[in-house]
Amino acid sequence: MKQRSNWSLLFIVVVLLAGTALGNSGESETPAANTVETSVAAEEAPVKKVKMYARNWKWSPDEIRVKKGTRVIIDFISEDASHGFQIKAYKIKVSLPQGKRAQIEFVADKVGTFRWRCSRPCGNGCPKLIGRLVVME
Ligand SMILES: [Cu+2]
Repeated sequence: MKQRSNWSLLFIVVVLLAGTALGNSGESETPAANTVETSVAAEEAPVKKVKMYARNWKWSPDEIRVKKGTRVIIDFISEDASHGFQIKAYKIKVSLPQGKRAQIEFVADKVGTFRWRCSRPCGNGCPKLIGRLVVME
């Protein structure tokens, strides 16, 4: 009985190896393994989703606080005028046409406090359109 189950196990192993050999055309194994690792790492990274409004010369919210390494996704809704959103230290600049939605996504990999501002001359209140990203260790 024991002998027989060993043989069936061997048979299964051989079939699996044959399947692997047939399924792989050369070097596809290594990239596939890398892909799995990457997606696991991405799943573990915390994600912060923010819905951000620009109206009455104010961002809402006007502060985002995250831990270093967080993937930040910001959905913008620019209601009263066309604006822009810029965080120089993160090389982020996006234009926000009035009434349209825009989205940015980045990894907060630099620790510190970074000011963002409106990057489009939109009127008298433009200098007031500021906020800050706080990235903590
Ligand atoms: Cu502006």
